[in-house]
Parts: sequence; C-alpha cells; structure tokens
Amino acid sequence: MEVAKEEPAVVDVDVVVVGAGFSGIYAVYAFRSAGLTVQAFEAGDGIGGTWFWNSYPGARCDVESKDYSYSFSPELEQEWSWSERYPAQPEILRYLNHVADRFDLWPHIKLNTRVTGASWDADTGTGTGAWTVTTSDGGTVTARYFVAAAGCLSEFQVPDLPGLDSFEGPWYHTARWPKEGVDFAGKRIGLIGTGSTGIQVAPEIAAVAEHLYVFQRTANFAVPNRNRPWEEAEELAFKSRYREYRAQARESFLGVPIAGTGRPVLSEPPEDVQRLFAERWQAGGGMPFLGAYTDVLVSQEANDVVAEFMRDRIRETVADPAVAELLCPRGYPVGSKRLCQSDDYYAMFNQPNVSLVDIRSAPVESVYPGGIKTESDSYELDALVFATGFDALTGALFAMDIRGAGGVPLRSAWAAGAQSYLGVAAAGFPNMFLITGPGSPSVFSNMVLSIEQHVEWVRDCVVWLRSHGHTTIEPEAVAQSAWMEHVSDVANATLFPKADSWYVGANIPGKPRVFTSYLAGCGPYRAKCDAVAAAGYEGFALDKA
Ligand code: NA7
Repeated sequence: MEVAKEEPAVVDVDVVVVGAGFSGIYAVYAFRSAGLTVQAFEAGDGIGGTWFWNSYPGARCDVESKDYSYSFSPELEQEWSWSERYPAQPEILRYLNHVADRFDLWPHIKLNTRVTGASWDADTGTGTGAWTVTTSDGGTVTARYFVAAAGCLSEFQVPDLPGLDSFEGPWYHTARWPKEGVDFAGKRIGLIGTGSTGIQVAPEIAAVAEHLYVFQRTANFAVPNRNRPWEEAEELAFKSRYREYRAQARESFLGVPIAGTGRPVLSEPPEDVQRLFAERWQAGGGMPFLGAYTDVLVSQEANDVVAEFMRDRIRETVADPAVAELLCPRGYPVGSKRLCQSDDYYAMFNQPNVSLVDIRSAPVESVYPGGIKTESDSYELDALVFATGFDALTGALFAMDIRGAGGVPLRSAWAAGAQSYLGVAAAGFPNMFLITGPGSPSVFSNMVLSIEQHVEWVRDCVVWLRSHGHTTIEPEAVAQSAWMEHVSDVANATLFPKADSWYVGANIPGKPRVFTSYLAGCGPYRAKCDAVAAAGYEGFALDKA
C-alpha cells in the first residue's frame, strides 16, 4: 500500500507570528479576528513564553494581577479571578492557557517548533513580496507579514566561568527550570545573580537547603511587594469599574495608573518626603514607590534621598551590620537598574543557613568539581543556580537568521545597536513588525498593556494596507534615525543610562551600549503611534519593495 506523504500543515499564510507568550497569543487572536490567516510558532512545549520558561520557585510578576492581564475582552476580564495581588508564575500560565482555550487559539499555534530563519523575497513571481520562514522541524512557510513576538527577555545567559564543565553536581538556569522541580533539601547551593530573579528564588532555596551561598557582584535595590490574597469583595468592587480603570491605564505613564504627588522630592520638606516613602514602603510595590515624586529618576540629588531611605530599611532588617552594608546598593541610581521586589529577601540573610559572598571584591576564579573558588576562598557546593539574566530585547531576534531586503541580516543592520521606527518596524525589513521592540516603551511599562497596543496597531496597519491596495510597508530611514535620536534624547534626560544594566546591554560582553526603551510614557507613545497611522503611516514607505 502506498503511504501518502505528509504535507506540511500550513504552507502559506497571511501572517507568521514568532512566539506564543502574551504577545504571540494576542497576535493570533487579533489577526484571526481581522480575517487573516495566521500561524504562530512556539519553541516550548507549552504556551506562555517568559511565563512558560521561568518556572523557578518564587517566580512572580512585579506588576499587579489587575494590571498584568489582557483588557481586550471585557468578558474575560470579568470571568477570570486572580488569587493574589501579584500573580505567581503558575497562575499566569493557567491564565494564558485559559485564554487560548476560551478563544480557541490552539489551531493556530504550533508548539515545539522554533523559528530558525526568515527572509524577505521581494519578487515571488506573483507581483508581491513575501517572507519565507524556516522552522526547527525543517518546515517552510511563506507569509505576507512577519511578526516577531519573541519576547524581550528570552535569550538567557550563562556566564562563561572557567571550569564549569568540570562541576560534578547539577547546575540550573532559572530561565530553564526543570518542569518536575528540583529538590534542594539537605544540599549546599551556590546562587549566582542577585537581580529580580535571584532575589525571588533565593528565599525559596534558603527555605529548604542545608546552606545557600549567595554570590553577589552587584547589590540591588528591592522594595516590598506586600503580596496578599485578593479578597472577593475587593475583586468585585474593582471589576465594577474595570473599563474606566483600563482607560486610565492606557493614558498613564507606565501603563499602570499611579497616584504621584506631582511634585519633586527636592521641593518638599524632608520629613514629608520620609513620611511618604515610609507609607509607600509599607503599602508595597515598586511603581508607586518610585513614582511618588517627579524628580527621582531625573535628579541624582533626589535619587540619593530615595536610595538612602532604602539603605536604611536594609540596615533595619539585616541583623549583621557587615552583611547589611554589603547588601546596600551603591554606585548607580535607584531605579536605573530594574527595581526588584521582595517581601523576604533581606530578612533571609538572618537565617543561619545563608551566607552572602562578595564577588565584587573577590571575583569567582573558577568552578571546580566540588564547588566555586573565588580570589579569596573556596565554597563546597552540591548544586549551582544561575539567575544571570538575558540578552534583552535583541537576543531573541538575533537568535533567528532574519534577512530583509537584499538579503541583509538583521544582525548586520543593527550591528551598532537596534534601529527601529516606533519600536514596531525596521527600515530594510518590509512587512516585518516587532511587538514591544527596541525603541518602544516595552520593558519600561506594563508589558501586557504595551503588547496589546502594539498588536492592535499592527493589526490595524495590515488591515489598512490591504484595504488601500498597498503590498508593503517599511520605515523610511530618515524617520527611523529621527525616532532613535528622540528615544536617546529622552533617555539622556534621565538617570537611566548611568547604570550598567541590561537596559543598555551592559550585561552582554561586546553588545553596543544603547538605551533602546522609549521613556516618554505609554500615553504619549500611544498618541504618537495613533497620529502616525492617522496621517497615512507617516514616516513609512509604502510599496517600496
Ligand atoms: P538581571 O537583572 O540581568 O540580573 C542578573 C544578575 O546576575 C545580576 O545580579 C548580575 O550581576 C548577575 N551576573 C550576571 N553575570 C554574572 C557573572 N558573570 N558573575 C556574577 N554575577 C553575574 O536578570 P534577572 O533574571 O534577575 O532579571 C531580568 C528581568 O526579568 C528583570 O529586570 C525583570 O524585568 C524580570 P551584575 O548586576 O551584572 O553585576
């Protein structure tokens, strides 16, 4: 009997979407609702993106549940109940799976399939150009539009420590945590990385391990979450005004309505400043804390006031003064590295089974079969945990071989740093769209809100192109340069570029130091994007390719 040859599931679609995290899931919904054929590819064996991969103990979003959720469906908004003020990773993953079920998105998502390359072909013989997208299973799909929804924090980094291969115990990166979990009971664990992730995972490990050694290169600022269950009465009251709240969020600076004083720290009596910070510290949450005054992220003097307030809280919490001093961040403005949030990180250092190891003054020399050797000591370890971050914003894009007009690789076009127009499209890459790409508010905002804004803008753009008979769109080089200059000017008026953070690419050796997030706020950014569209996609070239 002749066996029929298996045909690829989809060979030609209107839109290919890379990734099935918050952005890919919504992109599938939005494009399908607009009557387009859409295929999303997801490398994981489940959807969720960041929230699929980062399943380490303690993983939790630092934006509140009521904000960190889709707003596109009032019914979804009313039906879903969050259990806590800040959502933990498993609950976010359940939410995203619920969304995929509820809106029947699964037929458009192919799991276990990584997009390996995408190249623009201007002449497909049909009079229109198309993207040819290749995938890890050997498949090829053609699409009119290529939408990169691959995540801002997807490409994780393991430091190149001499001797790591010789380590006899297991080692883990928080961004690839084993789904079956890890049992650290009775073990000596070394944790490298004290950013948002390290600060979340450390207390969970310390609760079970025989001993936890926290290897700290840079101390980080952390405010309390004051996480708590979301009571039913509170939830119902909130849901009764959800639409109005979402409208405020869209116009807000961070994508979350924050009540600030609207005044600078330096104009206020110092005792009032201390009182307000104490109130906000007690209430928990990073955005209301840093957003209390207008000058915290633009004036070093104002920033110093906040930083010292926070250092005092660390000294108050940590019993050993030497450990407390080592945990006190210095050398960069508070907020210029992502402000961490934790209810128990600092207090954890009062546990007898936790040690802080200063690898700023005595760096790690090597890993040996039984542990880690620093310039001053050796630490016997049974397992290692890396919470060492990501090649942010561009990492996931460069992991694919993306080639635009004339076969130019995205990696070459962006060799001196990411270049985009509005953070949503790049010159030389027709019909390619970036969801929360470099040059947009992205990681400086409530990501879900920014994702919705970008996806809706791109959907409307594609619908407009088709209804107006246009085949291609890409930014004009001059509009792109002007936008990136504007992004840079806005950033340079703040303290953000001062820190060696992943925001500027400083955590990746050799990465050009460019600040690529747009800091003028979500509301003004949305208005700019809408104005560009209303003017017939001003700054974009149509039908060029
Ligand atoms: P981050 O914020 O990039 O933190 C990474 C941490 O790992 C940070 O403490 C780094 O120290 C440390 N690190 C990185 N490489 C090394 C080496 N080679 N040796 C020692 N220590 C190292 O990543 P996260 O995963 O915590 O958070 C990323 C974002 O996810 C976060 O901002 C939220 O938006 C959610 P360094 O500061 O470079 O000295």
